[in-house]
Amino acid sequence: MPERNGSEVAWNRRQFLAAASTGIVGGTVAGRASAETLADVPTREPGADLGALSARSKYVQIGRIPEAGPRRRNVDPADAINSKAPLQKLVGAITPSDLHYERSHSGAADLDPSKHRLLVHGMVRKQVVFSVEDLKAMPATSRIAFLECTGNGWENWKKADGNLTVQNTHGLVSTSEWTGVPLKFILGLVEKETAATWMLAEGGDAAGVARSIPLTQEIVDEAIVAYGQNGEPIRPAHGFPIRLILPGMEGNLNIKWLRRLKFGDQPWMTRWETARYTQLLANGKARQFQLRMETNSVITQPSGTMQIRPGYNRISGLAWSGHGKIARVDISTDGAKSWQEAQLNLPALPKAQTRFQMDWIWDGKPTKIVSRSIDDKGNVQPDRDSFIATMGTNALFHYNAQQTWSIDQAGRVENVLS
Ligand SMILES: Nc1nc2c(c(=O)[nH]1)N[C@H]1C(S)=C(S)[C@@H](COP(=O)(O)O)O[C@H]1N2
Ligand SMILES: [Mo]
Repeated sequence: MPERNGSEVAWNRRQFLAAASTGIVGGTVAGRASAETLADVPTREPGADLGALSARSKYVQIGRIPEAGPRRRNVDPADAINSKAPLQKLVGAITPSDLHYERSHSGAADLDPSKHRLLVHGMVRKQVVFSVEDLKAMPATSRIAFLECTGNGWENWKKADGNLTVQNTHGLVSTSEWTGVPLKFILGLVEKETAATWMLAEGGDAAGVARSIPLTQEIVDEAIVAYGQNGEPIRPAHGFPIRLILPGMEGNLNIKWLRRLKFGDQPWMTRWETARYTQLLANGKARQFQLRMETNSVITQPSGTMQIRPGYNRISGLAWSGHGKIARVDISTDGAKSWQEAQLNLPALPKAQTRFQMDWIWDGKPTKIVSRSIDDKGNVQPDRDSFIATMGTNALFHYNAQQTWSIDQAGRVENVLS
C-alpha cells in the first residue's frame, strides 16, 4: 500500500464552500462564511485565576459510562465491570487519560509505589525483585498504542439495540502514549533462559488477573513494563504504579498493578485463559489464546442517537489494527453498495488508533453509512454477514465486524446490524 504524507491530504474546500454558500449546511458554517467584521465576533473575556490543575470548560459535557457487561447499562457504579470511553466526543487519535476506557475485575487498586515490588522469577539465571524506583532508573521507551478489551463490540453480537451510542457499542478501546522499560531490557538483566518460551504476568489487585504470554519475537521486541501514560504517572484505574503493555494484543494481557513476571516453557492455564477469555466457536469448541486484536473501525460522527441535517456533513471515525498500521479506510454512504476512500489523519502509527474523515452531501433520503478498514498486512475488516458465517453467535469476544449506522428520513442515526 503506498504511503502518503500529511501535506498531500486533499481537503475538498470547493465542495465545503459550495455547500456553505447555498446555506444547506446550517447556521454555524454558513454564518462563519458570511462573517465580515469584528462586530460579528464575541467580545474579549476576563480570565480566571491560575491553579495547580486545569479543568475542562464548563461548556463541555464529556464522560465515561460505567456498565455491568453486555446490555446492563445504568447500573450502580459499585456493580460496574467496565467504563466506556466517549468515542463520539473525542477528536484526533489520543484518548485523554481520565476518559480512557477502564476494565477492572475487582475495582481499581491504589498501590503505594514506595512499597510496590515486581518479582521476576522462574526460568531465569538471576531472580530479581525490582522496586518502582529501580524500573524508573532504567532506559525508557515511549510508544503510542491502542488498548482494546476483547469484549469490545459484544453489544452487537446477537442483535442491535437502536438506542445505543458508539460509546455503548465500541467504547472499550482507547489510545495512549505509554512510557516504561522495554521488556527486552529486563529479560537481559535477569538472564532469561533460552528454553523459556512463555511468561506469566500477574496483577496485584484483589482479582489477581494472571495471564500466560507466549514470548514471540514480536512480543519480546514490543512489550513495555510501563509507569507513564500520556506524560504522567499511570493513573490507579489503569494500573498505577506499573502495568504491562503489549501493543496490539488482547486488553486482558496488559496486566495492571503488575507484581510478578514468571518464565517457563509452557502456559500456566490460569482461570483467565481457561474459564474466561476463551472464544466459543460455532461448532461448540472453545478457542484458547486468541491473543491479537483484529482490524477494526467505526464511524464516530455521525453515530448512534445523533441527528443530522440534509446537505453537507463530515463523516469522521477511528480505525485500528493489532496487526500493524491502518493503510486505508473505505466509507459507504449507501449501505455497503459502493465505497469511497476516506482521508487518514497522518501519520498512521502501528497498533494505534487512526482518525479518518470524508466529505458527504446527504440528500435527505434514508440510507446507511458503514466504514471498513484495511491494515498494512492486507487484513480487511469483515462485513457482519461473513463475520457471523465464520464465527457464529456463540462467542462474546473479538467482535470486529463493520459497524452500520442507519439514517432515517428525519436524520436520526441508529445502530443496526447491517
Ligand atoms: N491486574 C489486572 N489487570 C488487568 C485487568 C484487571 O482487572 N486486573 N483487566 C484487564 C482487562 S480485561 C483489560 S481490557 C485491560 C483494561 O485496561 P484499562 O482499564 O487501562 O483500559 O486491563 C487488563 N489488565
Ligand atoms: Mo478486557
